[in-house]
Amino acid sequence: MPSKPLVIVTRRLPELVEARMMELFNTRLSASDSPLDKETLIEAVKEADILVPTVTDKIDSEIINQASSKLKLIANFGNGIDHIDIDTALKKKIIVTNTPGVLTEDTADMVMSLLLAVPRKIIEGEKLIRSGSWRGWSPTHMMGRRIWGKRLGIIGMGSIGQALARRAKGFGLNIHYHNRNRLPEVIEDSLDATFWEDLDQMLPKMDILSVNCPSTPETYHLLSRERLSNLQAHAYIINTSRGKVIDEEALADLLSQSKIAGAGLDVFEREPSVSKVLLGAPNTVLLPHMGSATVEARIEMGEKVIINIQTLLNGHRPPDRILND
Ligand code: 8YV
Repeated sequence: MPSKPLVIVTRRLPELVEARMMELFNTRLSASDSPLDKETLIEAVKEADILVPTVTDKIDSEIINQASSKLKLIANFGNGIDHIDIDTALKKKIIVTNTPGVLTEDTADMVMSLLLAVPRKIIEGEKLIRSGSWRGWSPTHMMGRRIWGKRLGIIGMGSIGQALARRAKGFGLNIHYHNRNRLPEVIEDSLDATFWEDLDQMLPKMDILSVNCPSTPETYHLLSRERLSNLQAHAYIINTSRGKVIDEEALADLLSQSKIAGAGLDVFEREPSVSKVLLGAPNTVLLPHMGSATVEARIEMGEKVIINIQTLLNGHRPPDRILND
């Protein structure tokens, strides 16, 4: 590896991060901040020693297989790595890293924002005021649903799921969760969390669901049409993880038929496109994948990317490398 490796960054990062990367490495920044197309990504992996992609770059086997032997590290700017073919990268001895930990609290805040916004009709109320058609207070106007005392089912109890549980407990929600592995008893106790080994048993009992598991082949459409149909009609769904975990078309249908009470979605199956049915669905708050969009998180994500690169250059194994399950 050259002492100043060529680092290709696919999107614009916070200025502070870009400046530091320019000082430390031979960094090629993105000029346009638009997602790179396949050909440009292939050119990048042929040239770079290190690639810094984001969730908007689909780095599949076709791209990785064309990488030159110079490419040693894909240092993803972000936590989720479902857009990168990890198996192929590891087979080619390319290390892949992500940025865990630094976006946990901000993403959990975003879940809480949606969890409050949907049942309490926050966006509807705001739109009404701005439309100029508010006629004043009325006892039966803008009635939402109480969240205190309701059952929250968290699907995926990793660090974000747990950060959400801590917040939700303070809002009087009863915490339930489904996860590949049960949490240690001491954590369960501190969160008053009930573990459901069988997702199908948990779903019909929940008032609010939050998706916090990663997108993997196993979690693809985990919330399938059949499972969504088993929710109570007053249930709300929040998704800040990845769109692919939910069958989006089925969710849109069920929302339109009032078989699910509402949804708060920060992620979608085919970003940036959002299905028309979903756009027209009632009681639905849709956000443009902004769960971790705080200045603090973006800078710390950049710092993690830099640490992962620098550690490799120093001859050590980067701290946030992805190992195969
Ligand atoms: C990031 C995310 O903003 O980290 C993740 O997995 O989904 C987002 O919050 C995005 O991935 C940046 O690449």
